Formats: sequence, structure tokens, C-alpha cells
Amino acid sequence: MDEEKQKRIEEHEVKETYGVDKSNEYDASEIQVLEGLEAVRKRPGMYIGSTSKSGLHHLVYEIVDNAIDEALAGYCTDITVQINEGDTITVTDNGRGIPVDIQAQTGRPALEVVYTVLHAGGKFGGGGYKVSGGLHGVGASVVNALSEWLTVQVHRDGKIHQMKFSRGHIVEEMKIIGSTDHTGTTVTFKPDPEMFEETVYDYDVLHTRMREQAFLNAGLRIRTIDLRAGREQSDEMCFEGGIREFVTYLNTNKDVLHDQVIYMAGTRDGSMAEVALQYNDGYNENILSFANNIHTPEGGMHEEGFKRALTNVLNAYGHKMKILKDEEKISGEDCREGLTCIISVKLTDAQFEGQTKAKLGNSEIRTLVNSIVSEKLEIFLEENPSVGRQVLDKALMANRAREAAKKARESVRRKTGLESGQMPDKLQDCNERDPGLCEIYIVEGDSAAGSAIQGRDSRFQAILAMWGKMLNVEKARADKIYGNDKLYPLIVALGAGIGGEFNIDKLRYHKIIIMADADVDGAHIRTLLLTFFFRYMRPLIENGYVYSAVPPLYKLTRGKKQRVAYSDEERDRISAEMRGDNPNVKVDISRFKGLGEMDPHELWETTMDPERRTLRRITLDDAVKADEIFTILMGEKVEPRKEWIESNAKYAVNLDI
Ligand code: 28G
Repeated sequence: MDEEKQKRIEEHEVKETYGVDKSNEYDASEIQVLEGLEAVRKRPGMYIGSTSKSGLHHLVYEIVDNAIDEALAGYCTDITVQINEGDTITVTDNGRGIPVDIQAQTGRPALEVVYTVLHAGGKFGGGGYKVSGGLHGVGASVVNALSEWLTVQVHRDGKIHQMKFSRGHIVEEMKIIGSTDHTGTTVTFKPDPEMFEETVYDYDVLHTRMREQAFLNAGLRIRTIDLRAGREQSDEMCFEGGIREFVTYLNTNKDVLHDQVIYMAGTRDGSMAEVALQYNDGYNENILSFANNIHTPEGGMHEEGFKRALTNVLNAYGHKMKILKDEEKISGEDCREGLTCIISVKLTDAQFEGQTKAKLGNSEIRTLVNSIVSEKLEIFLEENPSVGRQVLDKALMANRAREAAKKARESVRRKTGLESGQMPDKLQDCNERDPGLCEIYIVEGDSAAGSAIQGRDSRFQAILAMWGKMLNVEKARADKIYGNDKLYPLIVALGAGIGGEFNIDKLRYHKIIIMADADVDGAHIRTLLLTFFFRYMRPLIENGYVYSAVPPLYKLTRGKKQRVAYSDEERDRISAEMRGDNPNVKVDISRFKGLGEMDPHELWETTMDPERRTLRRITLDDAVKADEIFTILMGEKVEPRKEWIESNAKYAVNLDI
């Protein structure tokens, strides 16, 4: 029998099977299905967090999560994520393939159920949460509901099964379209432009996320591919060492205290926890924690268990080896100076809490992580006394520096009257006192600050002038930071302290707006400030209080009419608009050289007026990137700095480092 004929017969068989099953029950469940997916389209933010760029990328993560679940179940080794021309996405795995048999309860193929039935408890809507490593398919229906079209192909039982949808509705029932010699699932979808503010994918965003997932799932091979014209690129990631390699990666360009990454793992009652860590000679703490492969930036029980165990083990070891005097005790913060650490736990029934549902609440995990680290780290230090010595010496140094910092702080306090609430000279404060209504513009350069002071609405907008070269926070310890004449006014103006003493409740402004030129120097200042916030006031970024002002790039003039443009595209559009039907008329286009060049009125209209300005909210990702760039630019290592400058030569010409 030829293949064509075989296919027709199979298609017919499939249709027949469904024909019998269309009962009243099916009608009732069909209504429920539609109501469910309608809810997703009504309030997409509830299911994917937002409909901006982050929500758009979230669609991909939801689909990939299902493939990763199949890998966790032990059946999938390879996942490919591909951006196609037209910004559609194709995800492929080589797992068992989503089941295609008819489900008893619904009378429908399991594949259809996975893509049309909304699972209870949206991720962002509180309540339940997906359990990784078992319950696949959660999220697939959400992606389906928010896609202009979506096609699934399942390779299973020697056949290729295909089903098509549009905005969650079935467009083509499941049918067999060919035969195959392997198994797996392929999904292609086009995000619905009616649902998203933006539909262009960012390769770097997807690549970074997929790399993180490859680190978290040792041995899993993930490929990312961009097929869009002019942007062709691809990466293949597979880390046999899992989170050990994650730590090595995070410590790239840093000088490490010990070559070997310390790795500890264990399981209890079906939950598993693993920790990898390595110290570098810097002063920052970099702990990233994950629960079921989901980043938990707010920490939670797994982090608590780790921190407690680390502090206890290091103190006990220090006393035992007589590195610490009997009465001497090193604090948790001291133990974590220069630490790079990944904590990854996998558990059933994960409870996510906190403001952004990014904090792990399961208390049994604290006990698990604590006992693994207490036991294994002690053994490691006993077996590697030279590493033990180095780590303890470092913690002891941190302890002494902290004492010195405290003294420096107290003396600065006395000198400048921090306690008295006196504000720095460089701050022009606003009248309003409710932090929720107050904004502070951090402005580089005296002339730009002058324009900002005159142009602002002084009822709720404060201006802080920053000038000159800022302190290199990479090379400085907390004691230097407090004493620094550039950073100190900023710390006092914000009013919430820094580091371990940072208290967000005391923050005086809920919008902190960095206003810098759209050139390299501006980028430099932004990088410095973001790095400082990231390291010493991280909750500012986590709470979404930090913004970047977006000044215009061009001024267009036609006769007495003037307009501004924020991008090249906008410049061309506005210039065409100003010409109207008059193609020969002259529209003068000039480039804004810097903020300092704008008069106060112009600055207000284009960059500061809440009714007209654009603000870009700084995310933790932005801050992490700034921190990475900063490490390269400011760190001790010369080679990576040279490399970076060479590869970014056209941007870095004026960079003063
Ligand atoms: C390529 C893009 C995303 C997936 C599987 C494999 C299975 C599965 C997925 O089962 C659970 C149970 C019945 C509906 C499980 C295959 C057991 C045996 C699977 C994916 C829910 C879902 N054989 N691979 N789901 N069923 N890959 N990749 O989505 O009721 S999802």
C-alpha cells in the first residue's frame, strides 16, 4: 500500500473515533474550556505576569517548561528553541510525545486536553502552583489562548499527529500527517498581536534564560536558534557539571580563592536539594536560589537553611582549628563576603510567597538544606584544610572591615548630622513628603542639574546633582562607601541606609530616576549607579523603584514648529509628518548633544513631565548585566577588560576607566 493511501485511511480512522464520542458531556466540557481560555484572554497578566516584553517571552518559558518536565521525568535529552522569521517560535523536544489517546473523562485526545483545558491556579493569580517533574502541560493552554495560531506535532507510536488552534479554538482536529521513526513534541506558535504590546523576540533574553535552565538541569542539551534575516545565530548549551558550572560561569573574570567548586546534594521525602559554591577575592555576596527551576529572587526557606548552616559550620570550624578565638564570632554576612553560590531545590507542592510570589515558603526545605550543608561542608573543610583556612581568613577580614565600617559610619554620622535628618547640599528636595508621590532625579553634570532644577515640578520632583568620577564600588568595601563624598549624599537623600542595614520602609522616594545623556559617558554613569544599587540597595530594584529617564535624540524644526524624536524611526516618521504634502519644504533635524544643552522648559516637556515623558523601569536583569559589565571594566583582571573594550571599541572611546 502506498503512503498516501495509508495516510488517508488513518485520517479517516481518527475522525471516526471522534465522531462516536461527541456527546452532551462533551458539549458541557467544551463550554467550560472556552470559558477558561476566555478568562486568559480577558486578564492575560494574571497568567503570564504582563503583556509587555516580559510576558511575550514568558510564553516561550511556559512551553519549554513542559519539555523540561519531560526531561526531569527521564525521557528527554534535547530541546530546541527557535525564533522564526516573523517572530513565531518553534520548540522541539525528543521526549515521549504528548499522549494522543482518547481520555476516558473527556472523550477527547489527551493532546487536545493539554492545549485547551486551563489548569487550576494560575502562576500569578495566587493559590496553587505548578509542580515540576510530574504534572506536564500546565501553561500550554495559556500559551494557546494567547496565540494568533498554534500548531502541535507529536511523534509517537510511529506516527506524526498534528493539531491546529487559533486563539485557543480548535482549527483542525487531531490528525495523522505522516509516519516517523522517533518520538517527541514540536510546538510552533505566533503570539497574538491583539494581546501583546510588543511582538518582537529578543534572542539574548531567550538565550540567557535557556542557559540558566541548562545549568539547572545537568546534562540536558538546549539549543537556541535565531532564523530571522540579518540576525542569524545559534547556541548549544549542555553542562554535565550542572550548577557547579553555573558557579564557575558566575565567577568568570574574578579571582577565586580555591579552584574547586564545592558541591553538596541530598534528598529527603521526595524532595532534593543541591548547593554549589566558590569564594572569590571580591566583597560581594552572590547567591542565586531556585525552586523547581524557578528563580526565587526573594529567597525563602532554602536560602535560610543554607545561610544558617554556612554560618554555623564556619564558626565551628574556625574555633576547632583555632583560627577564631574562643569569644570571637563571625556574622552571617561576614561568611558570605565574596561568595558565589547556587542553591537549587526540587520538591512537590512548592509554596511560593512574597510580593512577587518569588519566595519559597516550604519550611521542610530549610531543614533539608541545613542538614545537607552542615554535614557535607564540614567534611569538605576537614578534607581540604587549605581551602578552610582561606575561607576563614577571608571571613575574619570581613569581620574586621565591618567593625571599621561601623566606626567610620558613626563618625560620618556625627560630622554630617545624618541622625538630625539634615539633607545634603547637592539635593534640591521637593515639598511633598509621601514617598509614594515623590520622585528623585539623579542628574549628572551641573548644567543639566541646573536645567532640571528650574524645569521641574518642585511639588513632587527632587533633583540630586552628581558630578565627576564616581567611586569604583568594585574595589571598595562598605567603610569606603559610607565615607565617599559622591555616594554619601545619594545614600542620605534616599534615606534608607545601605547593605545589611538597608530599610526600604525609610525610602523617601518611590521613583528614583537616573537621568543621563544618551552617550557613552551617560552609559558609564548609569552602569556605575546600577551596580551600586544592585550591590548595596538591591531591594530598590526588586521593588521596581529605579528608572531610567529617556531623553529625546533629535529636534526637528519647520519654520516656527518644533518637535522632538526619541529614536531614528520616530525621527523619520515625524519628519515625514511635518513635510506633509510638501516634499520640498525644509525640515531641520539636529541631534541633542546632551541634557545640559536643553533649556529648562525643553527638559520638562521632553523628559520630566509625567504626562509626556517616557521612563524605563530598571529590572533585576538590567542590574545583573550592569554588574557583569562593571566587573569586566573595573575588576582586577586586565585581559577581559581589554577584550571588552576592543569588541566595543566604537562605544568605548570616551570611557574613562
Ligand atoms: C516541544 C514543546 C513542549 C511534553 C510530554 C509527555 C507526556 C505528557 C508532555 O503527558 C500528562 C496525562 C494524561 C493529560 C507522559 C508522555 C506520559 C507518557 C507523557 C512538551 C496530561 C502529559 N507519555 N512531553 N506531556 N497527561 N513536551 N514540549 O510539551 O492527561 S508535554
